[in-house]
Amino acid sequence: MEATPHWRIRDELPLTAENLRALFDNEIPVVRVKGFASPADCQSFLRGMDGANVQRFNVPPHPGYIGTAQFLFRWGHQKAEYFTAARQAYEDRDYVFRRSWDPIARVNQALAEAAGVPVQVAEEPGFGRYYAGIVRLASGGIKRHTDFAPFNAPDYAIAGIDAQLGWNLFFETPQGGGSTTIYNRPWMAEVVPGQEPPQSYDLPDSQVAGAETWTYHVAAGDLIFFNTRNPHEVSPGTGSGQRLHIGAFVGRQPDRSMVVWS
Ligand SMILES: O=C(O)CCC(=O)C(=O)O
Ligand SMILES: [Fe+2]
Repeated sequence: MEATPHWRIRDELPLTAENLRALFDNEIPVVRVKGFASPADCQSFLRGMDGANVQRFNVPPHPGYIGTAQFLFRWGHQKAEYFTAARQAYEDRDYVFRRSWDPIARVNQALAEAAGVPVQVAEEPGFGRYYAGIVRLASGGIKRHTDFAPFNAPDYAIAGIDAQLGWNLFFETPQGGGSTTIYNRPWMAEVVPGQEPPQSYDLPDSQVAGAETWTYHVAAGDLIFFNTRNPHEVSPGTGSGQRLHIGAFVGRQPDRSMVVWS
């Protein structure tokens, strides 16, 4: 990979097989499906969340979430702990899905139709399925970080992917702010077996200095994909309205099929 790559097209493109490939290969910054969820779908999901088990991340600014994130178990946990937590997380998630609808199924189907390859929730041999579909309330923003399983989760099956996207589907957005900036500087790190995975959260300015950037602005109902190996950050929301969305990662396997987790 070049030291300072540049996107071939600086734009947000629709969901097609070619645009997904270009996003996996970091040739474009964003794929966006406008109005993937209707206003009624967004309302239904928000109502479905009444009474749901919302937790808080233990890093500032402490975004709220429903479900779990594999990232929380990247170090200092037995694998079995994550897959046990995943079962509880599915109960919390399905409480909302049962009362509304299933965005994971709808997005997986859209991905499979667009790309013409199988799309499945990731599985760990001997442990079971990963958790997919984290709901986040991140009105305070999210600090600069990268998400790339080969470096974040080297001991897990998802480390076998060769490129990673993240998608987020927005149900409610703040009046202002809450925009996501992506730095075109694919994360490079050395993974040393048995050693803590390299720092991937709260990355310093020096790591992105001189990189090309793209900022996407969020709108309720929009489904937005980007390459999460690039450092990215979310600005705090302003004015009324929460920043509320569900998201998952999509890994490309060497055989070009896709696996999904959160
Ligand atoms: O909320 C967003 O726009 C991006 C969140 C994020 O960090 C991710 O999906 O990996
Ligand atoms: Fe991220």
